[in-house]
Amino acid sequence: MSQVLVLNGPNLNLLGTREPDKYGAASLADIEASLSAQASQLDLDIAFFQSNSEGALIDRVQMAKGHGTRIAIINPAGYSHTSVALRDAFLGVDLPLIEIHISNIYQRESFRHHSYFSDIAIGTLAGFGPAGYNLALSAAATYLDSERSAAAT
Ligand code: CA2
Repeated sequence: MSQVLVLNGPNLNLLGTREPDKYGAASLADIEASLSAQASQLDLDIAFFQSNSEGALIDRVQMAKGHGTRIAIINPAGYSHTSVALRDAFLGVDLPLIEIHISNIYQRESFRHHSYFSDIAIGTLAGFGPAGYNLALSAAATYLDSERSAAAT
């Protein structure tokens, strides 16, 4: 069981190979290694999943909740702007999420300004580059702490 699941959508497997001006120089493996180190400092279990397929991401969200995952950090990539089905999966299993975008989607084309995840997310980070994933994990730790405190009262 992993308390935190980090999901990455289509084409993010290409990070570090092209478009460093938009998405930075770090590969997805670099980002995941940095998150693993941060998670162990925070004493959190973490798991990672990237897919170019909408159905595979939906299956992973459904499975996560059943296996005790308590929060997801997701960069839905292009599916941010299109996927009612992936949004429905989070609502369907009631899995809290933090949304992250490497680039500032609000400074880009207007079709990127709407995300199907922002209004159901605890919060959204956009424009901090790959470091946004670390900021999201720190926010997830704060959320899990406050949940734990609420359960204890
Ligand atoms: O800024 C982000 O993180 C995005 O979610 C990235 C998506 C884009 O569709 C969203 O509007 C904003 C695109 C991911 C593509 O990733 C690539 C990485 C390297 C090379 C080519 C694509």
